[in-house]
Amino acid sequence: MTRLLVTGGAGFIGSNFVHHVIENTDHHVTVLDKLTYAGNRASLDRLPDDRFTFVQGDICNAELVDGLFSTVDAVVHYAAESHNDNSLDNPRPFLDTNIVGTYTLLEAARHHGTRYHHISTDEVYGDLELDDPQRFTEHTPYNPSSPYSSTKAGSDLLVRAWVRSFGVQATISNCSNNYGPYQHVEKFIPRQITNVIRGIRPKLYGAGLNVRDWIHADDHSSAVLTILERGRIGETYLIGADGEKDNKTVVELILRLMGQEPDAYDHVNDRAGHDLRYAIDSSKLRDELGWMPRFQDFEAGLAATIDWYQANEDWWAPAKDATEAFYAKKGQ
Ligand code: NAD
Ligand code: TDX
Repeated sequence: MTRLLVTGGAGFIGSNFVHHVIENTDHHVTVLDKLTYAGNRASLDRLPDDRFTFVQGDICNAELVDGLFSTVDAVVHYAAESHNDNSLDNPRPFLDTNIVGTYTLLEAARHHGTRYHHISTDEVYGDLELDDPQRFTEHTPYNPSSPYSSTKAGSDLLVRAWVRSFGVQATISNCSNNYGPYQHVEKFIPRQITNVIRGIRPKLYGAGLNVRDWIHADDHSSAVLTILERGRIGETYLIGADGEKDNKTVVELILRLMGQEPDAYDHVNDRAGHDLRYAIDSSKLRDELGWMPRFQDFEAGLAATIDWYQANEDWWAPAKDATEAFYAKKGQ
């Protein structure tokens, strides 16, 4: 049995990963999570006591981190400040958690010789034109646009330096936009679903022509496990499921699946510096490690996600009003 430390395991993708690991392996999981506004302990309810431990704490706390590294075989690092709109409002926590937090974990990995997998985003590559035939690959130069994506890019570069300079046993993955259960209502898809449930019209930034490359969070989890088990040390793998859709199409699909008129949404102020298009070429991961996504039907995955938000209002309702008040101040 492998003992895993999962940082940020009470967040959206981290909690999906913890459920995936408990269901598909015999590993033991320790979650280290600060429970910021984005973390939710309830996302980890009903996990077996003999397979799962929860520790509330900050990844910037070197003493705490060092102690935890001495008890595990491998670390998967999800914890981050993750929302672009928040990073435009107040960048500071992004520097602390994404840069200093990653540095703190890398130092512990160096001292303990711990296998370390770093979770990152396709946003480090900047954006593409709508008609660009190229997609992002592991060779695309870094060109981040926002405070969020620049701190993620900085954290990736720290990992590369710690591999080369100190021999840290690390891999990196950069994934496209995730959807699925347990995603905070600040993010695009859950915001629109919960708006419709509440009788609020969905809000589309600008013209809604921006393209995101959607992948189900469970497919992200299976890719990360694959890289953890078979990835080559020092390598970066891009994770994506060929799911490019523009935002307008996604909002119209949510409305149709929820029995509303497809044009029952509002155009609101655009995001500053809004990236136009992300698109991932995940050939390296597929060809080298044999990974394949399981959720190939976006409409079916989205319908299941809508069902989850309809059935789990207790989980998301406490954050909804404050989130909408934040957006209202910005005309979004
Ligand atoms: P999230 O905001 O839902 O969750 C982040 C979690 O980290 C929360 O539980 C929070 O409490 C915890 N956290 C924040 N600061 C912490 C700190 N200092 N110490 C300990 N815990 C802390 O984020 P998410 O969407 O699940 O993203 C997880 C990771 O995946 C991030 O690294 C993000 O960059 C990456 N990623 C996200 C997406 C996406 O579509 N959401 C896509 C690609 C990569
Ligand atoms: O209300 C909205 N209306 C809208 O049109 C919101 C919240 C968003 N949008 C647009 C902005 C983006 O083009 O939808 C798209 C998706 O927005 P977000 O959910 O905020 O995601 P994005 O900015 O693309 O970043 C996400 O994917 C990459 C995650 O939040 C990041 O953590 C990850 O790195």
